[in-house]
Amino acid sequence: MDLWLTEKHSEHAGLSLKVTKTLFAGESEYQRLDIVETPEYGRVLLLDGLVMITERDGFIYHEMLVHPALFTHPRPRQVLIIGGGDGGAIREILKHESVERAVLCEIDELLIAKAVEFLPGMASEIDGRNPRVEIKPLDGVAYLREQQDAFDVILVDSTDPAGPAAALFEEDFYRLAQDALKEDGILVAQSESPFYQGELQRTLYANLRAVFPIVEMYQAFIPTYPSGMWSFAFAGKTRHPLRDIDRMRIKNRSFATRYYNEDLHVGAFMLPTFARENI
Ligand code: AG3
Repeated sequence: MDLWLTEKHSEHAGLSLKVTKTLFAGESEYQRLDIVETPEYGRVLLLDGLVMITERDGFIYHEMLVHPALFTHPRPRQVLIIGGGDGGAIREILKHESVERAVLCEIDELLIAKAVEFLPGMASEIDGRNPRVEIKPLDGVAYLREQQDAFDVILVDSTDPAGPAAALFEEDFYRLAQDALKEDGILVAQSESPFYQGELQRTLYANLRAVFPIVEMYQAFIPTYPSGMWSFAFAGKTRHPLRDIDRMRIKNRSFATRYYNEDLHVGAFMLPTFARENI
C-alpha cells in the first residue's frame, strides 16, 4: 500500500510526496514536527504539516539564504540566524573563513535535537561541538532587543508568517534588526513565493523599506516550496548586492556550491514583471 503526504499550496493545488517511513512525529511547545523518508526528496522536515526542507533540494534554499549576503558584506565576522533549527544555513555560513561566530537563535529546542538525530547532513554543526557556533534557544524578537551593533549579517530563516514566525515579518522586528546590525550590516529574510503571496510580499517589503535604505528581492527555484518560485529579501545599510560585489571574490571562493555562483548572484536579482510589482 502507498502512503502519500500532500501540502496544499492553495485551495485547489498542492505538492504530493510518497512517504516510505516516518522517522519522527511529535509536538513541541511551539509546533507539530514530522520527519519522513520519501523516495523522491530524501528525508523531509515538516512543521505544522508544511514542508520546511528536504535533503534533495535543501541546498538551494540554504545556499541562497546565506551566500548573497555573505559575499556582499566586505568581511562578515559575526552572523546571526533567526530560526534555522535544521542547521542547514549554519553549515553554509561556516564555509566563510572570515566568520568567527555564528549564532543560531532558534526558539524550538526539540527541532534542533530532532534535526541532529535525523538530518545529520544538515545539522552536523549544531550538535553543540563547534566552537564557532552559539545556540540560543530563544525567541528572535526577545534576543534582538538585547543586541546593539553586534552583527555583520542577520539571516531570517523562518516558517511562513503564521504562529511563532508572524512577528518576524513586522516593521518593529526590522527596526530591532537594524539596531543589532553593525555599520555595513545586511539582513536577508526568506520572503515567500512571489507567485502565491503577492499581497504578503507587498506588506513585508514596505515594512523593510521603512527601515533600510537598500531593499531588493531575489529569487531561487526550489521545487518543493509553493509554486517552486521562492524569494528572499535583501536589506542593507550601505552595501548593495549588485553594485558592491566583487565577482572575482565569488568566483575564487574556497568552497564548492551546487546552486550559487558569481553569475547567479547577479541573475537572481532580475525579476519577472509580476514579482517586481510586489516590492
Ligand atoms: N523556511 C522557509 C520554508 C517555507 C516553506 N513554506 C511552505 N512549505 N508552505 C524553511 C526553513 C528551513 N531552514
